[in-house]
Amino acid sequence: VLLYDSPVSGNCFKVRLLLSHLALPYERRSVDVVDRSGRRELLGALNPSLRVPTLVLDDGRALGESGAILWYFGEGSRFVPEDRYERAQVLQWMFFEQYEHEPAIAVARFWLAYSGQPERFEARREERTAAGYRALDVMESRLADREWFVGESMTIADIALYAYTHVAHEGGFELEPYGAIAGWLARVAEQPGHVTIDA
Ligand SMILES: N[C@@H](CCC(=O)N[C@@H](CS)C(=O)NCC(=O)O)C(=O)O
Repeated sequence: VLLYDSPVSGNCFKVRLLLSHLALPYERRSVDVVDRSGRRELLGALNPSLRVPTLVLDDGRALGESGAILWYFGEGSRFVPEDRYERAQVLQWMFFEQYEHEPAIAVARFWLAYSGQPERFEARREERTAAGYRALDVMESRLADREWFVGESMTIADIALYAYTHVAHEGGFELEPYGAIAGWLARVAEQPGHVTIDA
């Protein structure tokens, strides 16, 4: 398979992390997430949202959205539960990640650390920062008495949420008060097969 990828993107890292755990080989093609010129020519036929990650299967079929790609590879593996309620809970936390977490934490991080013009976004960053802390509060309370977001082992919900939480400091977030999140971040990174975002 071929992965259109960005080395700094947490959304792409989710896919790379799962593929590493599953020991599945893939080819990586890097896309610049700041300079968007040529994006339509590159991804137009593959992913209508013109974003990465975009996956191309060996038979040419394409798939966009990090969560959909995680589900595609996760199905049938130890990273997606078999129980119907737990499967829905995995989706619960993946949808939470996409609606409450990523638009706040990933966007604040991009503006501050990767846009090349952080001052342009300074005024708007405050609101995203507040929203990001609300998402971290939700995670902290979920993890207060459990090791993983769903069930008794790591699932693709943990992978989805790990991607931008572990680099939230690059977006100006202080994670010191979040003890349960810190323990969980360490647990994810200790799993055999783990890779770092810059690997
Ligand atoms: N909801 C999408 C978001 C994808 C996304 O925002 N990708 C960014 C990189 S993290 C991107 O392609 N940015 C460049 C662009 O929009 O042109 C997902 O989870 O895959």
